[in-house]
Amino acid sequence: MTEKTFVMLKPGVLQRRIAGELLNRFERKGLKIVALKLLRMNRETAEVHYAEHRGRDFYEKLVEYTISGPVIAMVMEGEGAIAVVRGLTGPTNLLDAPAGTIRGDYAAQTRLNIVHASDSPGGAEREIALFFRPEEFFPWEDGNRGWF
Ligand code: FUP
Repeated sequence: MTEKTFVMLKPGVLQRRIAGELLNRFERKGLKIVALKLLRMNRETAEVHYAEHRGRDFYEKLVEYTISGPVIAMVMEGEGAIAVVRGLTGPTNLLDAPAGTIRGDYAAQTRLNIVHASDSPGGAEREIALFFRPEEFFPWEDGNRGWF
C-alpha cells in the first residue's frame, strides 16, 4: 500500500555536510519526495513533536538538540514507506543500529541520532500535519522510463 511518511534530518546532518548523502539513500531506494523544506524549529514545535517523551531524563537535551540549528523536513511516499524508511534509518538505540543504516553509520549517541522518521500511520499523519500545509505538497507521477 502506498504510504506517506515524515522524515526529518536533524541539525547534525547539516553540521556534518551529509544531507546529500542521506537524501541519496532514500532516493536510490526509490522513495518519492513529495514535500521538502529547510527550517529551524522553535521550542514549542519541538515540544509538540516530542510530547510523548516529556518527563524522560533525555527530554530537555533532545529538545535542545532539535532546535540547535536548521533541519530538513520531508514527506516521502512509497509502498510501505513508513517501514521502508525506518529500515533505512535503523533502530533508535545506537547499540542496535547495524552498519549500513543511517543511525548505524553516523550516530555515536542515541540522543544525537541525526534522523527522525514516523513509526506508524497515526504518527505520520500527525507529524506531516505539524510541519506541512496542504499547498506545500507537490505530488508527481513517475515517467514511463521503467526506472523500477
Ligand atoms: P525514534 O522514533 O526512533 O526517533 O525514537 P523515539 O521516538 O523513541 O525517540 C526520539 C528521540 O529521543 C531519539 F531520536 C533520541 C531520543 N532518545 C534518547 O535520547 N534516549 C532514549 O533512550 C530514547 C530516545
